[in-house]
Amino acid sequence: MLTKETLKKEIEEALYSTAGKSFAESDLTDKYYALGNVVRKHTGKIWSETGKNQRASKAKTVYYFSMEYLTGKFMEKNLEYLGIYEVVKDFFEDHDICLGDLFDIEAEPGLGNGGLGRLAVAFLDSLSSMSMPGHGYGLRYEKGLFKQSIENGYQKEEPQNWLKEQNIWEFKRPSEAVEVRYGGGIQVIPIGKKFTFRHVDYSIVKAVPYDTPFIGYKNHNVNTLRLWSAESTEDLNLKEFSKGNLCGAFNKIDEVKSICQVLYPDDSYYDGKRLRLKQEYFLVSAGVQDVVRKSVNNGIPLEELHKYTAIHINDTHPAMAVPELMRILMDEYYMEWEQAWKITVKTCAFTNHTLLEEAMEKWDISLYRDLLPRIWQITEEINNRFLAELRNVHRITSAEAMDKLSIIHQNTVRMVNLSIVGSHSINGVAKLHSDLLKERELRHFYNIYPQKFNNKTNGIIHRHWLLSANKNLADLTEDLIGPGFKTNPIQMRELLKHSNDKQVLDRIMEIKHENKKNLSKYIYDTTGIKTNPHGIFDIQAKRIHEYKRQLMNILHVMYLYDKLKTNPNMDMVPRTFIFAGKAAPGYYIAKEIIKLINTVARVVNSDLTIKDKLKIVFLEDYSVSLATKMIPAADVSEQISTATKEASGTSNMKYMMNGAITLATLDGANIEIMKEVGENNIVVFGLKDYEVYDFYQRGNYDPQSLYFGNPVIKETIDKLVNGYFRVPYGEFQPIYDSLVKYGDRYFILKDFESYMQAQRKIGNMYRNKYQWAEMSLSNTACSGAFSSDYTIGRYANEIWGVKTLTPRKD
Ligand code: CBF
Repeated sequence: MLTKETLKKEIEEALYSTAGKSFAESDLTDKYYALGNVVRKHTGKIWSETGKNQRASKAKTVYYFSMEYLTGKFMEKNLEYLGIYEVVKDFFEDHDICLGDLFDIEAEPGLGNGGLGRLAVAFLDSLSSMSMPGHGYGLRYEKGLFKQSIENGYQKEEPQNWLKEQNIWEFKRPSEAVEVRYGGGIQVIPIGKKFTFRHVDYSIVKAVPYDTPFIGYKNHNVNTLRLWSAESTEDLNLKEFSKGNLCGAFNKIDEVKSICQVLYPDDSYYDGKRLRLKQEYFLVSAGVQDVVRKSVNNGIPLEELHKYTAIHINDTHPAMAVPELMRILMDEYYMEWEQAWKITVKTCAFTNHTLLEEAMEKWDISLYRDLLPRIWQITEEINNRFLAELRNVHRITSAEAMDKLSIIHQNTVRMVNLSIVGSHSINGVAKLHSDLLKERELRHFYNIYPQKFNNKTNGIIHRHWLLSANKNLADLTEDLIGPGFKTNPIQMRELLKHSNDKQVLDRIMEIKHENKKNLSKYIYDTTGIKTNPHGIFDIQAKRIHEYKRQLMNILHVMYLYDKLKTNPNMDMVPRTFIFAGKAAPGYYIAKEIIKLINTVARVVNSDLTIKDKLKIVFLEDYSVSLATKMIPAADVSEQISTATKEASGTSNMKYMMNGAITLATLDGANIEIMKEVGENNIVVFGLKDYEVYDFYQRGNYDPQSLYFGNPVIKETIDKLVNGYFRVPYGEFQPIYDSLVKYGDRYFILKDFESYMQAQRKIGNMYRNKYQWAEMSLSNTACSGAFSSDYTIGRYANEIWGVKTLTPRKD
């Protein structure tokens, strides 16, 4: 039990050892590191005990392979989860130090692009909090997702240097480094009637693990996120150095270091770069070698690996786990193909996160073969045997079906196909998405392997998004229904009993108002824009992408502005439209959309004639920390992707939990949100999935007829190009063209009318305070179902066969 007195002693000791200073001499940064050391110490013992317990029990363990982990900062969370937040807060308050100032010192690791990486972290959080043996493997990118700033309305990118200062949470483990091999060739060595393969002339990169403890929520359990870093096995090239060729002397080292230099800043577009393939294999090879080594060291027979171990392939990026496990079992442990294959398929499981065609990974064969010759050989053999199975077992004769199913196709290796063939489970991330996989995108696979397909709707960390991000709402919930919801969030439904209690509804509105005031202050401090917390805060914060339709949102704002200009006395609830999100640096239209939002914002926010009824804000450098400030302050959550395009979405769940009303298309998990909360507590609009498919199939969508036939649409769209916003000629022509000339791929014009109606409905509903508060309460109450604890429960039960392990204190 940590008391203020013992904490004082521990912090003082830590200060002497980390900063060589007394408490009085130390500054805030020194204190942050000292506190971090105290947390490390308290975590370390539980961590070691968890490891011993997991090894001793030989309980089945899942290893989650992901190229991205969007962790957010750790200090606040670690204090909460260890159950020492209050005592630490009291201690620092006694010294007039606000904990928030200490938390601000921590650099946020941006090791992910968005939903996929945040989901991976939610899963690690739930695994640990549910005392399940489950660990993450990823890469320790030196530079995370770029830092975004807005200059003159344009996005500017700078490297995100999160490791510039010491990272207090990681533990380097050089003794557990492994070798990853690239290039070279393969020799076939006959042994009697059989033969084996020897990889020769390869170059070696050392993969060094850095472990971050993932603390469970007050349950004496700590799992591990292991991030690999690339190091050269050679020192500098002395020959070149002594010849005076200083650059040449460092070449090899620099080439190796480049592997973990930077996270690829796009999760929705595959661009076939050699470095990316190197990164993916680096993760897979280091991780799978580690899994096998740990298993062997723990006395697990490799013939039964799948009974003790699950490998999860998070999207296709780590798909080479399949041939890599085959390689290790066959080449290093001399297993026969058939046996190795059975074990591999039973061990591996795969999640698909997108239907976007442009995101599908297809590696050029020559690149794949040159960089990874043995992995290529194994992949080719997997494909040959799979094609034979299609002919002989599944009796497939159609060339079209064979074409769709083949892993190797038109000089490329299709990573989705490899993942499906090599895994025993394939899941989508929301019901609609999983259904579309089965019925459309992967139906050829579903036809032959129906038993492999299943759905696992995504989830979020309620401990973060409610208990920590919105403490007042969590406290109110506890006052009303007791603390049980903290560990069993489905109990939040009991809040519904208070739907008609005006006192409760008043409190809900007060809490939201407080949160909006806090966000208003942040907006003012960072942008100088004054916003009105009495009006509606309508938020769309996520990656900028055409399918997410930030463009439709800002076009509607342009329309509202026009109405206000014509009638400044128009009776409307004041509205603030808040945007945040990064565009991939190479995604031209997405960057133009950012420029458009900022351009409209500049004009509208400085127009005194509209009497502050409309404000537009773009907050730069969206991150987990910024989301934590924004989401509790939202009245309206914009989840307006073109139906079929957003696999699930997870921010939709976070806003719901914080009592925002979702303005939604029937896409991804929005549909399940609607089912949970009821149709009266969400506002839906737009084309349905089958209508979108129908248009694509028939090719009969004609945006021009909407443009020319609907004066509101035409007048709004024309403002992009008619000089209204005083930008250089042609600035927004590409946006205009994407809608009017190039077919409006994301049906913005088609959905515009119903989106405007939905927005009108929102405005009217907000006027009735108690109706709105009741809707808000219902959203919070019904959001517990989306806790990642339940999602992980389903993965554990239905895919991995992993169970809760009672934590043991030695
Ligand atoms: O499943 C998690 C998320 O993954 C994505 O972000 C992705 O990167 N493919 C999807 O776009 C989201 O819909 C999904 O929620």
